[in-house]
Amino acid sequence: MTSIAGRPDSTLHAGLLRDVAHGLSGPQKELPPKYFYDRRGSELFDEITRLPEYYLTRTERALLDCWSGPLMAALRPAALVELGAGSADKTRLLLDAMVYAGSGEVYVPIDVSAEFLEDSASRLRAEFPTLGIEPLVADIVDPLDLGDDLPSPAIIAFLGSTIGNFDPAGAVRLLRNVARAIRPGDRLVLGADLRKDPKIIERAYNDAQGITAEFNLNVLRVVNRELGADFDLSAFEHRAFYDRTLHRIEMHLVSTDDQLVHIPGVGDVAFAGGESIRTEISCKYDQASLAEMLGAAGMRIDRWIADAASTYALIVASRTSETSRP
Ligand code: AVJ
Repeated sequence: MTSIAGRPDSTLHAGLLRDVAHGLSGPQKELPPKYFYDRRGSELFDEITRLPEYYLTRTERALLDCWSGPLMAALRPAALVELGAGSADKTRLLLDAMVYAGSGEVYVPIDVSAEFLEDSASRLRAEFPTLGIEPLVADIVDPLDLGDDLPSPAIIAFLGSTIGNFDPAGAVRLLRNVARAIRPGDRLVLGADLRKDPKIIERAYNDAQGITAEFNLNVLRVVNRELGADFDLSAFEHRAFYDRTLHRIEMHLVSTDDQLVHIPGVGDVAFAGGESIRTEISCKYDQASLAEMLGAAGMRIDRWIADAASTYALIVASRTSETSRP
């Protein structure tokens, strides 16, 4: 079990009511994917990462297994900053390599949940006594403030292809925040899922055991519990498909019938049979699309590290000179 499964339910953002009211008012109803991850949702995601169909996590881990050592030896970072510090086992690979390189001084995990951060920080302090473990409570979509005392150079890691949950404009905004926060010698290490046979991608989001369906439906459980809504989970079905034009998976919850859902503070929300809520997009990239997004954000690709089948990539990027700090 990775520590993401220990993420406490208090992670839930105070903005849920606002996001639900706004998300369910448009022609394409939407809920932000960040609300999947209460305790149960985090456990389900943990299960997803071990499914035979879900190649993303194990491919990224295999790349980190091979490349953490050489990368840390080459970059000799004094600091590792992790955006959305999720999966502890991948963090350990990077921290081990940073310590082995002999340059590591601090690890700064960034997450919205203070409780989750303190939990994993105390474990890491015991495991890495030579590192300062300095968690930072922040939402990764907000401007990044790394302070003035972060030792140089730093690696900012953004793993798990979480970048894929943002549309290109949102991804550029996030990457620009990173570009503004880092210094010339710092590097971004980004994990990104790559474009491939759509059948392989669709299978990863439609697993045979139905875990992804459970994960998808869990967002309704969260809204029911947190807002007192009365979503009937048996009246919604999981649907995930690859959009070949936008190069992204879309996950939806499809209403099986005409129905009215009551959400206190929002009101009655009508669903027609077959109407859906889009709960997640998961964008897939190639080198050109990533170079373009990073370029728009004021960064360039220094190294492209992919597996032999080009399933998944680790991208090392740095600031282009014009990018200034805020
Ligand atoms: C954690 C956002 C990378 O998009 O693949 C897994 C979440 N959704 N199965 C992804 C997810 C459905 C995952 N990310």
